[in-house]
Amino acid sequence: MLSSARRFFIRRRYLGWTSAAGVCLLLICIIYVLSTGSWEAPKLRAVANGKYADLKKSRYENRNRHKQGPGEYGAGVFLQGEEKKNADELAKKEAFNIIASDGIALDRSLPDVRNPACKSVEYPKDLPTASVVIIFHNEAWTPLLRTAHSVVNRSPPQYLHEVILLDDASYRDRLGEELDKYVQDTWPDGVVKVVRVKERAGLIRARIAGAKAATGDVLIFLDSHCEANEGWLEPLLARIGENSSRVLVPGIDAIDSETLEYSKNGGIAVGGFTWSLHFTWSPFVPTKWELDQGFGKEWQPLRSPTMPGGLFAADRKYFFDVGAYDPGMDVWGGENLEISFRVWMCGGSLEFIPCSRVGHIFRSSHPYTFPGNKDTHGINSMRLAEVWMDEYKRLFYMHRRDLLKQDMGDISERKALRERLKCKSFSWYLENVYPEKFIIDEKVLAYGMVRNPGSNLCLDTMGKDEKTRFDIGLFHCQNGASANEVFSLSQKNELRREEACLDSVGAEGSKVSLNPCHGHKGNQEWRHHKDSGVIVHVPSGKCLDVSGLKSGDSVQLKKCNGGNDQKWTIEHYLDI
Ligand code: UD2
Ligand code: MN
Repeated sequence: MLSSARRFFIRRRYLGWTSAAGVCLLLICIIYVLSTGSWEAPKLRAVANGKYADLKKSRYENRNRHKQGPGEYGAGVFLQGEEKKNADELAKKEAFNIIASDGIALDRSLPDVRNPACKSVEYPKDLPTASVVIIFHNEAWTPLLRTAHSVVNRSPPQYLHEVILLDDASYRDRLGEELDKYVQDTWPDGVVKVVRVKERAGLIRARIAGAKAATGDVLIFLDSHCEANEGWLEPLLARIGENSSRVLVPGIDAIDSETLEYSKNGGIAVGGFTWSLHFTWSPFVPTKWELDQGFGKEWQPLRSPTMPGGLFAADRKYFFDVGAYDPGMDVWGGENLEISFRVWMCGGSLEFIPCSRVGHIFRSSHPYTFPGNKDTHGINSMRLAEVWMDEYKRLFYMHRRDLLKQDMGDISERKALRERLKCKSFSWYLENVYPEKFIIDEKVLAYGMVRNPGSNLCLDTMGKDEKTRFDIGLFHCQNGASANEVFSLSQKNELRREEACLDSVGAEGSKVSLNPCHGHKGNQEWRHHKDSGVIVHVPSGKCLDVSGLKSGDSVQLKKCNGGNDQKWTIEHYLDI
């Protein structure tokens, strides 16, 4: 038996050694943590005591920790040689650089691109909670998981109710059991869930399924190749917390499809649409009322006529009350304009929230199939035109005559929804929400085919992309069968298309180009005299002329001579 004094001595000595070893161990740990940047201890502790509060907190608090590696701080990754060749080959299928993406950490750091004014906004503490719904079909592994990591890491844990990865019947390797396992291992607190639909639903029905599975106060939808940035969540939740009929779109930054570089989208633009029912960006022109209300500065909410579609937040109850989505829409397209028109017409509002920033990889094509090879954008748009656009659907069909033969399915339930919600008319929407929208055949002097009767040649865009500059062509008149030949003579004396105007420097014999309309007359001012038939370019005094030209050539500008080659008729005259 040891005397108590000796026992005491041994214990002291023993304790001395163990604490020294402990200190060493701790130092080694700290050096390890600092050198690798990994911080696993809170996770282990959290799992051990069965609670996850520490895990959530540490994920959020460590979101901006300094790391080194490709793509950190949102930088681009530039491949070379063999690797670049492989990446280019794979990009044909994926429509983005998968090799660059695979080389970047799933929880990479990003530059905080918010306007400085956003950083000092104080949001209420009792915000509603969010269910983030990320739908995907055969998405590549790293963009999908980077989306989930960015959401979990950059959302204050008390507001993030859940992240739902809604698998729209993917069959790509890794997206089955391996994904389930990854999710369980990475987020043992269950904040991320995988929900699967049995059959390919298409993105519209997939979002409905995701929304039905969600239980948080606010739904936030994201595409499966996004990165949520610093402070993205609070501005969305705060504004919906104030008024649940607001549908909100974060500022969408670009993640380059080639290098994965994250860059801020700096412009102040809102959503518009074309009459062929494609989404467009349109410059934000605040009215005095809007400026007085605090709209129209870079960090303040902007009221927008439409949304691009993929990234938005809505109160969960409101989303269903206002009709969720049209479940008759297939695969891709049209749902973004449908929900935009519907929300405005049925008493809600749509806003862009520039203080909330989320990046999205814009891909030039779709890395998935369209079952049945259908033009789903066209048919979905037809459903929306029939239900929501009243007599303005004529302008859609003007561009999409081909669809008149197509079967769009049953729309009676959507019409009943519009009745039930007592929604306003589409002309109310145009007048009140989107007054700057150019209506081809209203409030214009004339519209339709611009024909030279002698040659039966018509002005024609030749199907070229009207976002680019090109010379206006001449083509056999199609007698109303081609949208390429529909022009308007506006009240500002522009000879124009929806967004682009005939423009000329006025040189003798020069061609005439189609440029974005600037609304300031100048080189875009034309006068048409119905009786003499001339179309005069006002600044140069020259006339549109077809002499010596044939179908397929570009129209020219020549000294006015009163000849038949300079006579034109416009199909419909309204007020001339
Ligand atoms: C844009 C929208 C997109 C959607 C679409 C119009 C943005 C940034 N993106 O096209 O969200 O509104 O316009 O319909 O505004 N997906 C499925 N099942 C399918 C097909 C797609 O789950 O059958 C998923 C896909 O994995 C992705 C999302 O739907 O997460 C959107 O598809 P996309 O990224 O190909 O569409 P995008 O960005 O070209
Ligand atoms: Mn997308």
